[in-house]
Amino acid sequence: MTSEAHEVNFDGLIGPTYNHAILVPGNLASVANKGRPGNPKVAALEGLAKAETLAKLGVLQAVLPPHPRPHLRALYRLGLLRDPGLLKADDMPALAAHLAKAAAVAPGVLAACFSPSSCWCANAATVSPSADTSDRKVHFTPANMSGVFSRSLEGEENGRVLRQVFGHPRYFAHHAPLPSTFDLGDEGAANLLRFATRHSAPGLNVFVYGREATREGASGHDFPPRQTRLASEAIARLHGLDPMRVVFLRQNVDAVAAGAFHCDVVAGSHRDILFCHERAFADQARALAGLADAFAESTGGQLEVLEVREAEVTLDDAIASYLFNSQIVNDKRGNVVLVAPCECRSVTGVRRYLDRLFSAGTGPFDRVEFVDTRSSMRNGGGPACLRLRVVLNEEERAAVAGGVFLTQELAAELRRLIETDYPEVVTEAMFSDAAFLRACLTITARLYRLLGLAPPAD
Ligand code: SUG
Repeated sequence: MTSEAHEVNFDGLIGPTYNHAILVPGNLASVANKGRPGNPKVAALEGLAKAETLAKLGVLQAVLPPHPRPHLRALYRLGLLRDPGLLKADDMPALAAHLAKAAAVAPGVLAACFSPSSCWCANAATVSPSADTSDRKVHFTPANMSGVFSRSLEGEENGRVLRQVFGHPRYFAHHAPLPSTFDLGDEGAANLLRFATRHSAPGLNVFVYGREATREGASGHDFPPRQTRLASEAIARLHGLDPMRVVFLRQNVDAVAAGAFHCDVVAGSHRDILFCHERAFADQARALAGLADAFAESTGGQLEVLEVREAEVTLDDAIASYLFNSQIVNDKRGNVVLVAPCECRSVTGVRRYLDRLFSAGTGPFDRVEFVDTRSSMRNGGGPACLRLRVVLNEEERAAVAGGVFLTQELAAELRRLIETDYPEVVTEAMFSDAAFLRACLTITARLYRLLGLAPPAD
């Protein structure tokens, strides 16, 4: 008999290079803020405060380190660092001089290698709880994020960190990222909705994809959807999911075109709750009826769907506020809390919708709590983007390695480090500044140590 399982939220700590030097097509916030100076200190404190809010609510909370940036190995592989000795990063003036040359010939590549995007770890991997898998282990597949160069640099390190944290072979199984090709674009858990009557019970896994494999489905739009059905199918097979408990749903192309580059911008799940916009999925009425049936058949439960109409909240307002990127959690008393980004208060249509929802007292949420993730939002990452959900029973939780659980002591140490050492301004011009490089690499190495993890060897 296995013990009761709970959802553990692993938040990606925001790193010391937090910046806005690159834009990601289809991610409206990143496009709008391109070129603005970043403030890593404020961004990281906001992210940490958000994780602490969740911990105080009673959610099991852990953190993952920011990947070291600049990604020197990628710069080397792309011919922008010619001397392999520079990978050791022990001669900062020499490294800075090389990066100044890289800035002159390939500024976009250099900026991508400084991207702080590992903090949005809802994209880090697809995770299947042991209740869902054929070998009863928790399975992990790091996402290849092949659609966006800066993000494609994360897969290898995500795999390495996850293998360290979830290293016990009796409980955890790891797969390599899928081959990084256009046809197998995989963006991880941000495109997965899991429904279950209890976390310990086998769930219904709903993989949401934007295109089958090829450019089909992207025609008429400036940017192709990132997640492919081909990739989702491969992950369902690799994780040994029961085909009777798997559904593949297509995103509504209009939502992708409007800026919902991941499913979690227009839909969220928690246990037996689906919270989504009316225009989240293709052929939505049929898709939702099918989901309710599949959930009833596979779990015996009844899906509670809160579908927000366009007349209540427009798709544009949903994307501007990231309403559906709220985290839905149970607090210590068992109340269902909607942990929403504070933009939901400033986008008038959304504020009015939430006022109506909570004054009517209908719907699945007992209350709303607002969190400030404004810096992350400027790059298109809301509260739910900053966390990777891992459902673990007690034995699995006890097997988690490193010091990643967010105790009050760890939170205090992290806050101290961020407040004293993080930069307050980052601009593209600093990417070849020796002091900035030293600070960023030193801070990241300290964060790995603080979390009891081995940093990558160059
Ligand atoms: O992949 N932004 C990220 C935001 C990811 C949000 N995640 C979820 N919705 N789950 C992206 O577009 C901006 C560019 C940068 O920061 O370097 C960026 O990558």
